Amino acid sequence: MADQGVLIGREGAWHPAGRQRIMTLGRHIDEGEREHPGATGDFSGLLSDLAIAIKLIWREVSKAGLIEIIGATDCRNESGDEIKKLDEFANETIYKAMDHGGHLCVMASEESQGLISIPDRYPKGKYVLVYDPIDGSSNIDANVSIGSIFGIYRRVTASGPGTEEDCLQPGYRLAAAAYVIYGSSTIFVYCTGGGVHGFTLDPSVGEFLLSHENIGIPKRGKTYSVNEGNYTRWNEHFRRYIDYLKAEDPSGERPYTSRYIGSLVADLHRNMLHGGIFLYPGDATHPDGKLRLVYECAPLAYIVEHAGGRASDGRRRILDIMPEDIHQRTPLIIGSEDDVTMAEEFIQGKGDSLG
Ligand code: P6P
Repeated sequence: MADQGVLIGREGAWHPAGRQRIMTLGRHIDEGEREHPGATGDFSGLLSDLAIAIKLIWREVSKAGLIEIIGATDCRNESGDEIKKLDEFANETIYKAMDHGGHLCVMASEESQGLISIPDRYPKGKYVLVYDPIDGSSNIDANVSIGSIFGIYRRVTASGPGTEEDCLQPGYRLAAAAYVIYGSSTIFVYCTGGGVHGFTLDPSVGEFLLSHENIGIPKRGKTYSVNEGNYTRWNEHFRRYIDYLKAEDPSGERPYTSRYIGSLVADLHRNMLHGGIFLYPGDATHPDGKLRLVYECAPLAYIVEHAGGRASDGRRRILDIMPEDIHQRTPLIIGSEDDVTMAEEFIQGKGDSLG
């Protein structure tokens, strides 16, 4: 009888297939629910509905080059960004997959100016979904990896349709967060308060299979991700930090290298696996930076912190920031704990002894 971990092939024992048990996202969600005795299945149902929406978005992303879905609509979103057709498709797909399950009381999206209400004909649930349906959409026609970002809160209002109060919660109140990277493969990474787990879509069976169990971000990395085209707009402290990263150390080695994809989820995912830091600071023209707190930075900060990393605006922990507007921006410094800590020291003017 073959050892459980080894398959016997014609030439003898095969190497165990990565020793990764075959676990679908659906089964992982169900097992997570069983760890919470009081669970009603509501949360699991929400995550399962979300997984369906993501597969439908993947299907369009994977053939975006073949059908008339690349290109732009003639609209702009709340951020003023041009809405690409795929943004619109993804936004609608998530809405249609999530609005009738009875799990949500309200939604908020980068692609929708105001709150997204649950239609009167559908039951209202106890959760709130905030999301960026397609992040990095300017990369779509260049076939560069793009992503989706999700945050799930418990509602704070008692009942009925959800309100802005339900959406404007600090990130430390998140019940779960997830991101999807549509790249050479499509990976769904999520956390419900315990570990951070990644699932890779197997298109041949249409299932997300566990591929990255308990992701832990290295304490320090060798990569920094920032748009150095903004160098002249940065303040002196931030410039000194980037100059420090680019300098050679006394042994003539350069401890850091630059990697910038220009797609937040793709840059972040690389740093999650290999360590590193992503930075989008405020500058002279955009004091709050470019990225959105509620549906981009807070969910990603939740995931990175649960993977052992750190996320701040340079001074405050991202998860402690109390949102005042759905679409408000925040500077974002996120990644390996030691790298983010060092960046904060420079940003706060304490890095002079280092730089
Ligand atoms: P910049 C994409 O438009 C995005 O929102 C993020 O995905 C990405 O990290 C950032 O903007 C890139 O912005 O100003 O460097 O092009």
